[in-house]
Amino acid sequence: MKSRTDLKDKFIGTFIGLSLGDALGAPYEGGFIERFLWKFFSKTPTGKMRWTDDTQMSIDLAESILKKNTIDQNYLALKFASSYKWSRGYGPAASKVLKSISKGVSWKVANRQTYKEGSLGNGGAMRSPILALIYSQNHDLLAKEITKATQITHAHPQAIEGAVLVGKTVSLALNNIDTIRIINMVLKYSNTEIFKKKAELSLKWLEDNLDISPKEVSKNLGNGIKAADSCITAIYLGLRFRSKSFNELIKFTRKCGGDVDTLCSMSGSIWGAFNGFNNIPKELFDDLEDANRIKSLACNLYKTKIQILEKIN
Ligand code: R7I
Ligand code: MG
Ligand code: MG
Repeated sequence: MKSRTDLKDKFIGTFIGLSLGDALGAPYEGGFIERFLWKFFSKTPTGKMRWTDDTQMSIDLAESILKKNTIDQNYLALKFASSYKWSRGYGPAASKVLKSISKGVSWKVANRQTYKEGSLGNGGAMRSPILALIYSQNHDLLAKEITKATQITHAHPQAIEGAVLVGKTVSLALNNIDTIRIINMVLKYSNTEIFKKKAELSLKWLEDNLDISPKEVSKNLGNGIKAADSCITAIYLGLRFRSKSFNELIKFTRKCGGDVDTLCSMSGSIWGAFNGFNNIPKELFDDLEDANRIKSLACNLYKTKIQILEKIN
């Protein structure tokens, strides 16, 4: 692997890692029916690998930050809603929220229409790496902004907890923090028992450098659509494969089954934050839908970040 990775390269790596993970994982998501259906949507008209809601909502979030310089929840809610297309494979509750917002319902009402406490799906976590790019210098602010961006569609505390943990991991990866220190911090930041237990197990596996099989990973950490069944899994995978190749990460994660696009997307962004764009295979980038648009968004986020850092210093 190429060794030198500067911050700009890590920004691109995080966003491209997220989108590529999504597109490479999507054909392996769910059961027979989901996989069969995806065959009809898996390519763009020009033959590129198509991504799903995970990337669409991350693009929406990035464009919204670049436009507003902050998280403007009302603006972001409308942006999410206007990008909605059922063929991107949004979760059922998320689809309802976005359709309601399009009809003029406030996001504060729409996000509790299906579940009283709000959705506990991983739809907030899958876009939180974008916020890590902008707010990695301040962990409290990062958690606050992730909460704001998540609750528009996912008000449940578990969805927010998962999103904060994924975002914090990306932020620590951008700063090249040691693996064991990262997983210890994830454990420290976990609030609920379900996240804590999974973080504890990941710590043990990583400390002992164990060669856990995909089946065992899914059984113990989860591979489902709920934040509590996928966020720690993706964090563990991103950390375990940080010194291996991007292809090895994707190959292993595909075998974990379940919500594969989101597991590959979240772990892919963590991997990209560690290793940068330079270490992502060029042929995969060339084969990705809107690859240059995503790269250019990452470059613009980097410019915004530099301006923020200059203001602080
Ligand atoms: O979280 P969300 O946006 O889904 C994202 C996933 C990702 O894997 C995407 O790639 C896409 O494939 O979908 O979607 P939601 O619809 O908000 O939540 C996903 C599912 O979690 C729901 O359809 C429910 O099955 C479940 N769920 C809940 N079940 C019980 N009680 C979410 N919240 C609850 C709940 O409170
Ligand atoms: Mg998806
Ligand atoms: Mg998914």
